Amino acid sequence: MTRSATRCVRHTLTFAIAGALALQAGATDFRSAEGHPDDYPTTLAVRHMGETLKKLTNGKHSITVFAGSKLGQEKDAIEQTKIGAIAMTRVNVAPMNNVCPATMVPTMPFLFRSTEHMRHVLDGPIGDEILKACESAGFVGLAFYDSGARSIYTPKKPVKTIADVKGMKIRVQQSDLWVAVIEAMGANATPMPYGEVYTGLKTGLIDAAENNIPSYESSRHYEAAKYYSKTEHSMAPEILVFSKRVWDTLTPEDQKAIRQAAKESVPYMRKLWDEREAKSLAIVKAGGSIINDVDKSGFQAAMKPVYDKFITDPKYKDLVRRIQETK
Ligand code: GTR
Repeated sequence: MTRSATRCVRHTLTFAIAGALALQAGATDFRSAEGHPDDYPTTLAVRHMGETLKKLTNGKHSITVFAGSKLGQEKDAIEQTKIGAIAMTRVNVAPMNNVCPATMVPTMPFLFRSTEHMRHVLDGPIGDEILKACESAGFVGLAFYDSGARSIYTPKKPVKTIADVKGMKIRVQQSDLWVAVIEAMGANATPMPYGEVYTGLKTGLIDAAENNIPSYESSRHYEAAKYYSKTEHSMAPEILVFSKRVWDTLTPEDQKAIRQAAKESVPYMRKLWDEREAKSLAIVKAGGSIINDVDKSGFQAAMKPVYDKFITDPKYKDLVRRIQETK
């Protein structure tokens, strides 16, 4: 054996032993998937959670966030998390709709009346029930994060009433519910991953997309679609989920620490979110975006059949009613 080959074997052995020791101690650096860039509030919030977790477990556990879709687009990240190849992922609730139907509830159009209403509901028992409901699908729901209100943006002309979206090809997240929402508006829904929307707008493959202001800014979609029309049709939040497969290998103390660290990251995220909304709004305006108010009444009225079709399970009907009744 050459000297470098010997060194290589020695290194491999050292790593194997180090790995075995780490396993013995049960220490883990959990990988977390993230579609947004490094400076986005969700990325920073999960990093913050990692620091809290490290403190709570005396350095035993940590989290590495792979921002910018390094571990795949949301749908893939969800699948990888389900099988345990990734420990955690932060995604929007929409791409979870088909795998964990309870997440359709907070996705529903015009359900939350304001940021305060949404935060209040998700902080309480209703939020916990929805998080818990994902467990049978293979996900331990840890927390919800803000995602503001979603509105339609297009390169061509502002949307002022529902008549303006008729026949428009609008990109949606990969969720059957979202396809129905857009079709109920009289538009054509085109489901596609987030990472393809910019090119879709630039090439005319789609006529419009919809998102909150920080995403519209950080993805640079505002450069491709300057009319941002405040339909504010959904306040679907972000969700942080842990792989049930990985979870079941952890001790109850570790599980408790993970839950606590996640919950503690929520107020931190909200502060960043509020700041980012203001900052992103200024950036898109300076970049030439034109923002307009919308007559929402037609959009609201058009959503009745979507509720009738998707909120049929008595459990979900009850959740929707309780959310509407929450002050
Ligand atoms: C954003 C959300 C992302 C992603 C994106 C999308 O608001 O934060 O997780 O779901 O929307 O439209 O695909």
